[in-house]
Amino acid sequence: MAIATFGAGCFWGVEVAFRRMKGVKDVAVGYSGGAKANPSYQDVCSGETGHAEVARVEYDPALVTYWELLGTFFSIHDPTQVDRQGWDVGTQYRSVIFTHDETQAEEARRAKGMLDDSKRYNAPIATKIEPAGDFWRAEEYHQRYLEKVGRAKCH
Ligand code: MHO
Repeated sequence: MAIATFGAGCFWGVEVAFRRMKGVKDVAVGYSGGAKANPSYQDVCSGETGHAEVARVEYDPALVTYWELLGTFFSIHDPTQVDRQGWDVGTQYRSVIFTHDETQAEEARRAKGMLDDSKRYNAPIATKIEPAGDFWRAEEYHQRYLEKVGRAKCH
């Protein structure tokens, strides 16, 4: 199994999108990219921890490629928005790929470059690509949240 970590706005919907993919074994939502150890949702909402809401995707590379995960990532949010995603405003909603090895980093940079070159958007792709650090699993009620409350999406 391999791990991929993505921040694309409110993590409830990001989890659902990746769970739908074949080859994805499990998804956990949590916080990454900031300094505070073991942060709470409240902490992260304050915008002061530096953490992003992320989905941590466990996948079987024999069944789904990292490239395909990148395709889903870029299709489920607007990667030109800076430190927000739709109504959700704050650095915790930034577009970010946390890479787990150099191959992932290379592919992420290539995918971002291709999207920029495609001119699909009228603004530059703002997605940040950074080496993965600590992942802090979010509170249990955030895991599979939309399924639990019977909602299709974040808003
Ligand atoms: N605006 C969303 C954000 C939730 S997400 C887990 C809400 O509170 O419904 O950040």
